[in-house]
Amino acid sequence: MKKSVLVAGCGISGIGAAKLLLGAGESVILYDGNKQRDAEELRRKVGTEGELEIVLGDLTDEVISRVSFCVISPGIPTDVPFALQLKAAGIALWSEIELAYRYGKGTVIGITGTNGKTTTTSLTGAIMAAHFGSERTFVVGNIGTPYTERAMLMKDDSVTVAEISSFQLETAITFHPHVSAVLNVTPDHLDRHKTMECYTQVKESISANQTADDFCVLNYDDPALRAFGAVCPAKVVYFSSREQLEEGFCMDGTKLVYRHDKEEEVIGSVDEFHLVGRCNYENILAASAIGISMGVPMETVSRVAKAFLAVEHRIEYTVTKNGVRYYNDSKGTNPDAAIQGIRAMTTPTCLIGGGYDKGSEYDDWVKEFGTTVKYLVLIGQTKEKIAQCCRTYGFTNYEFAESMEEAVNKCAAHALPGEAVLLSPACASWGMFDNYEQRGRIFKELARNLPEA
Ligand code: UMA
Repeated sequence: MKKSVLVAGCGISGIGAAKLLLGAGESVILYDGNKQRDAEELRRKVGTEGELEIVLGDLTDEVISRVSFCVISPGIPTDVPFALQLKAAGIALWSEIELAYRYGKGTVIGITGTNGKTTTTSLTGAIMAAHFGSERTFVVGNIGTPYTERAMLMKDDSVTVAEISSFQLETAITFHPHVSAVLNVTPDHLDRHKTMECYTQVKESISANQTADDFCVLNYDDPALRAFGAVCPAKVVYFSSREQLEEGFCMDGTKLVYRHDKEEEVIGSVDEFHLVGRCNYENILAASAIGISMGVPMETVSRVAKAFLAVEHRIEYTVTKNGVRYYNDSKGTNPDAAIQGIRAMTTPTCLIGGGYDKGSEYDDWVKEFGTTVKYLVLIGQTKEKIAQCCRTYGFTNYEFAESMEEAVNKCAAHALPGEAVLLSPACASWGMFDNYEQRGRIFKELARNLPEA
């Protein structure tokens, strides 16, 4: 009997993977651990063609005996009981990225890192679209459009810009980008990857199948990544916002430059970009390095980078109410990303923080409050842990809120004209929201609906 492909997880990755596999003539068992999922709705999302079986709740031995290989969604840890059972039975686990890569065509760019992935991926996508044409360019992955949703549309001359998370890399096997980038590695998702060493290795594995004909863009300012450059199988292109590089992409005063063969090309000066803050200059340097590695002329790279606006949920200006500016930085899902949000504020700020507990430490984030954060509202599972950390550093002007609405109202009551309200939670959204996008949109809607005095 022909075996089926098990697609584990019925989020957007699972739906994309199931559609691709059914379209390719495979029979699919779509599985989700959540018994409450509506099987009929899932069937509608996948479409009706092909042999689709839906299993919710527990996976029985009988089902497992009919599985050829498993495409696992990124949100499912690879050490949950059913995944261990599959591995013990010799059944391969592929990430959704792996599946898409095997069916996709053309040249692939893979971008990973703890922070800045989405901005760098979007900007790289814009650079590729400007040079190769938007019909040839696909921007996919962790950014929100599953790679599998687009793989079947790709042709030999396509250029795919894929944002890849550490979760997706864990079960990538043959994934081989022509240009890869590791932007930075700071503590995140340690509940899943356990140690920084494991997390860093997973990020670096984006280059595992690359050869000397490929390029790997690495952050020179990150000691682990700088060291990785010596053993990386691809040609290494460094970028740095802190050091002067003889070869590579770096900041020279207020200019972003590319130095090579004793020559210097200017990407632009910081006041020419809409993106602000050091982290964003690093994103521009990385996207430029990817662009040049792909053969795009500097003139195009520079023009597109200067025209590029901020990404939604990333220090996104939302509205001014009663003289108070509201910013949505819901993408600040870990302390390191949220520090960038605080650094971008130039006036006293009422901050909304807290959410799902990923095992992060909040010391560095709280230390960053300085004279910028004057008041903090804490939400979600981590509120007690963060409050305790605040007390350690003598910051006591915080309150708890049970909902985003309560948090926004509390900030609105505390902020004075000329000040700012910033949602930059330093935590994942789970527990209160489906994802950071939903959290950000709810914040923006609440801010926009605040009454004018
Ligand atoms: N599920 C189980 N068992 C489990 C855990 C989850 O069955 O043990 C089921 C859930 O019931 C749910 C489904 O799995 O029905 C959800 O799958 P998922 O969490 O993999 O979510 P997707 O909707 O497929 O979205 C995923 C990424 N989510 C995660 O990595 C958690 C999205 O990144 C990504 O945009 C999308 O694939 C397309 O590639 C989000 C994210 O938060 C934005 N990423 C993290 C980050 O950026 O820090 C890594």
